[in-house]
Amino acid sequence: MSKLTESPAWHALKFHQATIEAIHMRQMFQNDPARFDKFSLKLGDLLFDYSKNRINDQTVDLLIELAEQARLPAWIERMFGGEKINSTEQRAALHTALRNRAEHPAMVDGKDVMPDVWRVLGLMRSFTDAVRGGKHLGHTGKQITDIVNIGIGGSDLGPLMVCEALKPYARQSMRAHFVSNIDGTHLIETLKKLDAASTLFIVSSKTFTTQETLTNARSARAWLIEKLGDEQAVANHFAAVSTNLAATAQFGINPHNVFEFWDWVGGRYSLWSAIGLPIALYVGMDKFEELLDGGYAMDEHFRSAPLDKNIPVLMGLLGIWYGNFFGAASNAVFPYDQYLHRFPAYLQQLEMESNGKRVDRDGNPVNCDTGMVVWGEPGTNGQHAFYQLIHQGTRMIPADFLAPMHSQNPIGEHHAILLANCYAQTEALMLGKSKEEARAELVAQGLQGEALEALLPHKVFPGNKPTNSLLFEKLDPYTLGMLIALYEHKVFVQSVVWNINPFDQWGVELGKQLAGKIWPELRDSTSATKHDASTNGLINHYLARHDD
Ligand code: G6Q
Repeated sequence: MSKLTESPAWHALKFHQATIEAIHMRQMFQNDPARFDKFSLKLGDLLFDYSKNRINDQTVDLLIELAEQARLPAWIERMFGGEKINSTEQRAALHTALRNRAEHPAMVDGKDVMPDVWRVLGLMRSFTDAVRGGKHLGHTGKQITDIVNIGIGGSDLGPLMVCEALKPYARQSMRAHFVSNIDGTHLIETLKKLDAASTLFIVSSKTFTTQETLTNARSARAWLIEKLGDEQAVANHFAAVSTNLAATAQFGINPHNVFEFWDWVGGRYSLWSAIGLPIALYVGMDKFEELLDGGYAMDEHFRSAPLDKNIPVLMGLLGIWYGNFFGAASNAVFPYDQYLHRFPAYLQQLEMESNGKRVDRDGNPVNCDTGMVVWGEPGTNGQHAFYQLIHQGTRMIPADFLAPMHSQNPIGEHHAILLANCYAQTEALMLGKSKEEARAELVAQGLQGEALEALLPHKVFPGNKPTNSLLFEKLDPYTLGMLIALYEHKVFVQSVVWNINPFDQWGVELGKQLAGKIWPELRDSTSATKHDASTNGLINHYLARHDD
């Protein structure tokens, strides 16, 4: 038995859950007109409304006790202090240094990493300015108009999500493309749209050993040489971002176009590093630095705000409340901003890779659930698809609703209608529709007798479904930086309570090894016998169709 579920704070929360279980949020709002003021926080332009949660004052107190019992404040300082809290890889998790906009040092192994961080930011600025300013041209003298990031996982999802989110800030003449999948279709369909003479490939890989990325990069290189008819063209059309400078050199990338980052930056936390180069090329280095500024503002809040006024802390603890005490298995994220359409996919990796762990930091199996399944789509699309299950299904699915006050594309009444939908959903999820209300509605529609009674249960909505609302002025780089850092820290808070390491990813490493074993068999053998019957059968099915 792990200490967590035996702890006083855990027991108290379990006991308290029975009280809360019996109260409807509708009642909570009726009883306390100041509930919104009490359970909402502002940080700059960001409004965090957590009043539509199944909590009262005592819940918050007990959750804070749980965090204190886990020594959360000390863990926050350990992370910012560059301690090797990624214990299974013996690494610090110092992504916050990448957006440390103050003068104070950030230490790893007794060395201040900030000079390196500033140096690489300077190199990124020079390169970005040269490409965008037409000084760094293609091999035939053409201006670069298309950048193609070749990377996967943490070397893809973050920059891709940010480029999509910041599209209004991009230069009209610059396009950003992302190739991640080893499925040749991804590369081929991307290349179809491109002119090699004005295309810059960025090979992004922390390790520079990832099979998908290197295979895609080799194919892209071959395409470029074929199109431009000169191997020398690679020098102007390929850049790389990696911690493995020996491997980038071996691949033949011009050292002037290589941007370094460090092993104290986790892949899924790396968009703030040179992995953000496609972002900088797309929106310009000033905007990239505004993104860093936003991340830094959230870091300062996380580090200094009291736990009960701390947005990432409260969000993390609310997730634990539902996951561990109400049995919720998933957490939905609904951005009511089309530009955030890849935000849920990005969060999926951030949360599920970080907190998808079954043993604690000491290697003992945890005896409570850890990370939730994260999913979502932009509103209002989801409303016409899967919200039904949240409203009337049997499961509890806590959901985050994100929305800007101002649209980047104001036309007619679109934005007011969008927000009306967003607010109406959180209201309906909280209030529900009682039997009496549903009955009154049906009567008003002229129904009565058996017909009314038959339809009635289907028209009832239990409500009491928890949501967070995160409202901001506009989806600008600074705000986006705040939002990303907010979720990073939320994940960290949860990991501290569960006492798990959120910075390793052995499941990902397993995937990298497994394919490496079967691939030679698909390529070289004529029949598979070494695996289980199913896997042998699947391999043989392929071999029978590729006997050339
Ligand atoms: C992220 C994970 C994983 C990683 C990819 C790509 O935290 O470790 O998603 O980013 O496997 O790895 P490389 O950047 O080394 O190619």
